[in-house]
Amino acid sequence: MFLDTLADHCRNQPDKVAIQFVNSPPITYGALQSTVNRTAHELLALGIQPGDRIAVQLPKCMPFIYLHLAAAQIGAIFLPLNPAYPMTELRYFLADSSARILFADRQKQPEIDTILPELPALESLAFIDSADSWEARVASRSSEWSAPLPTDPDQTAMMLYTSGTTSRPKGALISHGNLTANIRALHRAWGWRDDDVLLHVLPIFHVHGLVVALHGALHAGASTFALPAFDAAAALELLCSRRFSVFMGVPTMHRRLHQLAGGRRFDLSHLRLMTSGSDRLPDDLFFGYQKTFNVTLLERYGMTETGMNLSNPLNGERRVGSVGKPLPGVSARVVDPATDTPMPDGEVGEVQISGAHVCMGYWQQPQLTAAALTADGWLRTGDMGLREPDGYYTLKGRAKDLIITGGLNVYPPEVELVLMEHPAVAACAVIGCPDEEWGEQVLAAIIPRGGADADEAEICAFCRGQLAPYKAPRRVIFVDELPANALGKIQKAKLRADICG
Ligand code: MLC
Repeated sequence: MFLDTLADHCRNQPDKVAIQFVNSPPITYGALQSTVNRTAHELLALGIQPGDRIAVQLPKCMPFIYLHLAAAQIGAIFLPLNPAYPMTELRYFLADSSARILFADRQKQPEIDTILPELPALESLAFIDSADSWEARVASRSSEWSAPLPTDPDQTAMMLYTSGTTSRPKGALISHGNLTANIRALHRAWGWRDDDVLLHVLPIFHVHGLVVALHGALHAGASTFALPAFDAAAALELLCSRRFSVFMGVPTMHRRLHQLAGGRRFDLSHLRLMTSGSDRLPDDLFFGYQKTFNVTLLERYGMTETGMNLSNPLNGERRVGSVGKPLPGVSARVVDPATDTPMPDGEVGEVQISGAHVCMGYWQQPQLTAAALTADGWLRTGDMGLREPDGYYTLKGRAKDLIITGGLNVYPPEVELVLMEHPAVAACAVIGCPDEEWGEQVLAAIIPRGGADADEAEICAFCRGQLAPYKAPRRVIFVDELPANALGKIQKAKLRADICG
């Protein structure tokens, strides 16, 4: 399991730097293990049992990482939450998961107090000021751990919420076996090494930043240098410093780095691996990176429910516009989504995935879990694509109604539900308009309610009160009607063509 490998590194190279946050002292593997062990004892003292959900809504910081690893160590389920979620969303996640405890930023305490009466399952709250305060809190606990680490590959390690086209967000259950399968596959494919140094700029409440990047480095016994948030200028300076060998980003980050270069050339070819994922890498950025940075970005494809599925090769052709081939241990196929029948190479269908990395389903949602899988156990990704005769896959859009903005998924129905609560909205449709920096921007087309005062800024602010900022529409346009088919279903493709061009 992934914890065993980490324990080996902590034992064998205790003095090596595991993680360092900018402007903070380095944390060695030995110190990491000690504080994780202390944190695990603290969780047990708080009454946390195997299988309990531990919700964590913290900025990117060491206590988040300690809690994640300690939760896995005691067999509890780690539930990371975006710090940008407003209280309405936080309340939903805590209630749906029946989380037993929430770790949150001290600054959020007054707001969180207001939702507590609606959360009977939440027994404890812990507010954290800083990494130092966490270390002080657990200092009296033992730094040793003698109990066995979880051995059941089906034991749930994490629950990651992902929105749905027809439902409220649902918690994907990621097991210890899923994490282990993922990280082993990536190590083989990307040649992770213990002398790698990762520049980590991603959020850590998602698969990309937590599993692909952080677990990747920890599993290799490598060192991670972390920025608490992405900052293009700081990242470019660090990348030029020749201290790093690995960097991972979403296309919006790569776009900002490329724009920052402003036509100047920087040779970053000393980095042995620079990856792009979470959204399609535009062709011009792929070529722009080659010209500006002397780097061929490695594009890969994954999702919350699976971690990583497909990847361009470390050695060999990194094909522009393609997400590469299945990772070791991953099976992929392209099917007719109506019948689940495999399609010939070159024809577009739904990409389906199977392997030990595919999550075990959705928390307390047996129907949604069943619907996500075919009769013979393949995961329906909802992404359309084709397989070329030489085995490379290319994605060609989405079967589901989904917007990806800055590497984050936004499900229009979730935004439409909020919009419909606004008194000035009679009907609405939310779409993604193409955008150079963000990939797509969220736009709402609204039919105003007769007589009501409709105001773009006010409607955007209304949504921000109830949704994380990245989900809220950036633009609102008012229309007299929305294009619908004979059954009354809004034709989003036509709307997109009419509005976004
Ligand atoms: C921030 N904003 C966004 C946004 N991120 N709006 C739309 N989409 C986003 N993704 C808002 C802010 O709230 C702010 O609004 C405004 O945009 C500008 O903020 P910023 O400071 O310029 O943005 P920044 O904080 O720098 O964030 C941009 C970003 C961030 C690209 C660094 O979005 C990010 O870290 N994205 C990575 C997401 C990720 O890790 N995805 C992986 C998912 S896992 P205002 O109006 O308040 O100013 C997955 C599986 C897989 O998908 O395969 O990897």
